[in-house]
Amino acid sequence: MGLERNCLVGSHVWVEDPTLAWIDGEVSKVDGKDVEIQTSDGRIVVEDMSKIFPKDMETPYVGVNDMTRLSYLHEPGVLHNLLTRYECNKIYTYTGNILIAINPFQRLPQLYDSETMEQYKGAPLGMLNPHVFAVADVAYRVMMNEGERNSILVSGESGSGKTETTKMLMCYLANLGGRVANERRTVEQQVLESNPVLEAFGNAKTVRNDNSSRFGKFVEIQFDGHGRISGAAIRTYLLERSRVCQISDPERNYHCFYRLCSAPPEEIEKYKLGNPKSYHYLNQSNCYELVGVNDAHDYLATRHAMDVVGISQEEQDAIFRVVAAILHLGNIEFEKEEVSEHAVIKDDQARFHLQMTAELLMCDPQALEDALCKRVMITREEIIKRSLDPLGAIVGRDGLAKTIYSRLFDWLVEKINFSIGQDPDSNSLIGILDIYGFESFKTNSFEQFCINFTNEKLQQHFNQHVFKMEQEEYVNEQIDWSYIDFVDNQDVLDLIEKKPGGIIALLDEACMFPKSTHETFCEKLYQTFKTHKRFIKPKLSVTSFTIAHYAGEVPYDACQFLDKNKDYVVLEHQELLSASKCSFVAGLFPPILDESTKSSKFSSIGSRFKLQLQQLMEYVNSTKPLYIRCVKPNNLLKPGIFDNVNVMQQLRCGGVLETIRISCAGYPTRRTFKEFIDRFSILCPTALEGNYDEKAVCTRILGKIGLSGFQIGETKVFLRANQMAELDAARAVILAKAAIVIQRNVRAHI
Ligand code: AOV
Ligand code: MG
Repeated sequence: MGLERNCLVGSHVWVEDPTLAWIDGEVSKVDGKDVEIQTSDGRIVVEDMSKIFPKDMETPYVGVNDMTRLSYLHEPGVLHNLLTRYECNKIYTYTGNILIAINPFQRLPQLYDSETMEQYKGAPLGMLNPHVFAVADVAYRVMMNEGERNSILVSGESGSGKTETTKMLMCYLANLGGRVANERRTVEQQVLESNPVLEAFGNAKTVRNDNSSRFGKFVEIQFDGHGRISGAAIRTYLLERSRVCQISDPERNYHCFYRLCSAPPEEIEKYKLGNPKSYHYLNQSNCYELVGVNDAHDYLATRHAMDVVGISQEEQDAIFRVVAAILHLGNIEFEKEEVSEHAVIKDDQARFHLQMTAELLMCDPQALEDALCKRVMITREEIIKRSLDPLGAIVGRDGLAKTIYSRLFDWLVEKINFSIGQDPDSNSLIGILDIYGFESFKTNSFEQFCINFTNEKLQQHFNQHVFKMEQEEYVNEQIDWSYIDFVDNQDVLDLIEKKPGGIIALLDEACMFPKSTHETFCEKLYQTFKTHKRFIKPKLSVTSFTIAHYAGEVPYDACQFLDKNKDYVVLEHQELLSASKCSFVAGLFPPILDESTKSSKFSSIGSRFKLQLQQLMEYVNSTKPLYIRCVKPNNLLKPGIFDNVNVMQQLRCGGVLETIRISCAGYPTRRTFKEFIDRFSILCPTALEGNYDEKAVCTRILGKIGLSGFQIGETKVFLRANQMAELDAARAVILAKAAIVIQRNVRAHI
């Protein structure tokens, strides 16, 4: 909502701009609703009055610590404030008690050193500069003093700094809740070192981020009665499995593969590894090395972190054997047997890798070959061994690689949890959520669908939270808030997760029906959601659909939805690996006890993920939430560049502007009585006469101007959107008149 009236020639305003998002300028002409503006880069633009916003000329040039202190709470004001601060390396800013963190893309050591950490200990929020430490400190104090459970929810798009922020939060809490004892492995050290271990196996370079988390993570840190860390529980969500066998330039596979290939020579020898370029799972992309990253060094660091979290040498050896086996597995190629067209191992090279895979996984090579090339079919009459064709064998091989890898990842998480230990007596908890941010690529598949579903869930929580906070402020000030309403995203959530009838439910149905294809699945969606406001059927395609998410429309390509939703392990693979002579490998594939689940019972990734999310939200709802919103200032991943349009987009999607929208629906501008009087008593000089009650003075000033809809609380004036601009305009008129009078007087004197 822009200006409605009172736009004067000479006013400073913001006007929308395609390259800068917003540009400032001065009004040079007003013609009805049309306003002519001279922009600060020397252009003349004409814009409708409702689309321009007043610019505050009294904001300090270093910006304000807290957005709610801005006189004009609107998009350009918020953007300008962040830009101003970013330029002087002030990467943190509050919006109320939400922390906005802009990725500096450079190390700022002085911002995080131990002295800074000390300063934040016990300091009330808002007393010092905005900081991630301040948020961690609030969480800790609330937990200690009020016995409340907290969760810190870190969100933002890929590469915006969530994982780094999470690590700093953990570092600060470990510092607060650490013990002085010189035990070699303290709980807090283990908690901190769990990060590099999980990153080695769950992070990879993507187009968006050189160290992108390909899984979601919720860490619950437990404290004892003295406020010391006594345990931790790590929960992870949906690792991206497809990356293990499919990458595209210039991305990379999971870090651990490259690190292992740079291990010391004796280990390379042990795992019979060669150059990363020789492995199919790595050479689909031309990117092997990362700028500023030394894989050899990181290999040793990963090993060290594994030591700290309590993974034994034998276990580490088995883990890397499995990682090496996956690389060899990917190089097992097939060809058609001449007559039968059945898949057979292609050549000696492929046979070498088969041999190596079997050796590393400690299973029988012939059994591995069979598991790769043949399937057992059980019919009512007989058991038939059917051979796969080469394509089927490749699909099977990749499926095996994905299954082994995701089981390995789950094993790591479980091991870390076991080793750190849980404190069953702890009632003092701080949860930290670091989840993948909203994603919209050229092609979006099932992974993006789940990721964006997560973000819808979090967004709903965020909206409700912000809304509640607003209400609390109004209640404290005893003002009426009954007419603020806000639009919820419940309709998108229903579309996705409603049971029965939502997309996930329809997908499960399609997966259970043997004749379904992605076309029939899409057709079903088109029929069911013909009139759904959030669902769009693309004009040309019959294999895709679009969802209008809170953060924008995302087209999904449904081609692999059915496959990716099916959660099953090929029986042959299961049997092969549970028979491994390596207890570690066999342990990843425990025998399935219940015969009925063996074949028929269908288990769906989508539904399981939905359930996990539901549990996460239930947990979060039982805690006091603290929000950190990370922002990525540019897509070049470089320091010192602030791309306005890009940042604006994130603020819109990330809910920062949502907060503002919600508060704009109510009373976006609040001023203490004193501040208000200082700025506006000029509008009604008589208001001050013989009257020292601030509240009454404010009422008089507002009455004189003839505004309506504002409210006067216990300590503050609450203004509706635009009312500040109207008051400022009236003030400008008086000041201008006064200036003329002064000029006349001066002239009269001459
Ligand atoms: P993400 O977690 O939000 O992306 P990261 O936390 O991995 O993003 O940050 C990406 C990169 O930005 C890091 O590797 C650092 O180089 C840099 N960075 C971020 N925050 C800081 C900071 N406070 N100080 C210095 N450098 C920083 V993803 O996991 O892709 O959604 O799935
Ligand atoms: Mg991350």
